[in-house]
Amino acid sequence: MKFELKGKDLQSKARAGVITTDHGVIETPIFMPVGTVASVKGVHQRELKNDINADIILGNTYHLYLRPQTKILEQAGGLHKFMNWERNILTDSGGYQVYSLSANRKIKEEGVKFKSHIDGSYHTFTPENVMEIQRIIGADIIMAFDECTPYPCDYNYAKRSMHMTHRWLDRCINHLEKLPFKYGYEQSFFPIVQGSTYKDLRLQSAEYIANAGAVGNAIGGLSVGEPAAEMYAMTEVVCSVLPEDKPRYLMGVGTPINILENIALGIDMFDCVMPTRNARNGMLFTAHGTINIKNKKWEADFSALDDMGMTYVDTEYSKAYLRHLFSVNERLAMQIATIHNLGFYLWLVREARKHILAGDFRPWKEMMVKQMDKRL
Ligand code: PRF
Repeated sequence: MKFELKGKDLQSKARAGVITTDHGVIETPIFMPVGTVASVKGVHQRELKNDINADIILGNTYHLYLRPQTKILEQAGGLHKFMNWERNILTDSGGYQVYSLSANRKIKEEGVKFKSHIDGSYHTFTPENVMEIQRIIGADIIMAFDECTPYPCDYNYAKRSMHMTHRWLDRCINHLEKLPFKYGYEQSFFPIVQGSTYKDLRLQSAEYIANAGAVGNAIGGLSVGEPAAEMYAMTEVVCSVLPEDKPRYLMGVGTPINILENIALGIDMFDCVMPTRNARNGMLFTAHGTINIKNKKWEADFSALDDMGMTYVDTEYSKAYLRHLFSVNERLAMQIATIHNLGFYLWLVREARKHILAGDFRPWKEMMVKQMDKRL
């Protein structure tokens, strides 16, 4: 993997770059649509490519390991072939899903024993087997196995957990060295900074992670319920330590406003279920604010879904029509809303990139944050 910086904003820490992998080019800042179980819910791969123009999507080790299961992905020749997606994929390690989804998890030094949220069966994830599973899934970017602490988190717990995440990182790296690439293309490994909302722990963790010398670095443990100001404060201290010449990925973030604020602090990559999940509940993100399309006020509003929108659904369908689809529970409602929201998120990061390169990112961001804060 190669990362080139193409420009830096002078009034903030925002950067514009290009990541090149064996599956193509990713212009940063980038948003990665979440495709948990080998599908971005409600969207065809063709739409993802041609209409939304996603350069990279995210898959989850936890879900793919449980279904369709690793052996099926191995027989398919990896996730790219299985789902017929020839662009980039990143897989999360399960270090978050185990905590947020499974029941009865037991965290020990060796790893995490958990109960499947699907059939109640027991499984164990260790840094070693998670690296093996991610080799088989075959994503272009694979993540370290970590523990994501909850919010709020007691200082001593956060500290012990952070040190365990660091020891797990060493085990991931040692084990990966023994595991060759399976499918003839490269996989890049990203370690993850933890440390909850404690500045000293975040600094310590960022130093440990930076020392691993990986091609890219991630920040975990944020956007777990803490106030936005705390999230930004942690991003800021971590970015002051992580190397400038490597991409920085903020995991599981966030709202359009969170994304712009974190770009301003030096983040290059984002993923979040928000545009897809909220779309399925009728919430649309636009440059002028958020819309609850189920609201009666749209019943007879025949104006375009989003007259500034970037995907075909925005001008092809009216607000009244989409509201109707939601009120009669048509699955097309979710499809249209999802395409709109993902199109909007990708438009937003591309626009951010343009403004970074043009040198007016800061005033543009301030204006957008004000606009997007509205409820229409
Ligand atoms: N760790 C991992 N994945 C994640 C997170 C984390 O801390 C988060 C936190 N927002 C989202 N996804 N492995």
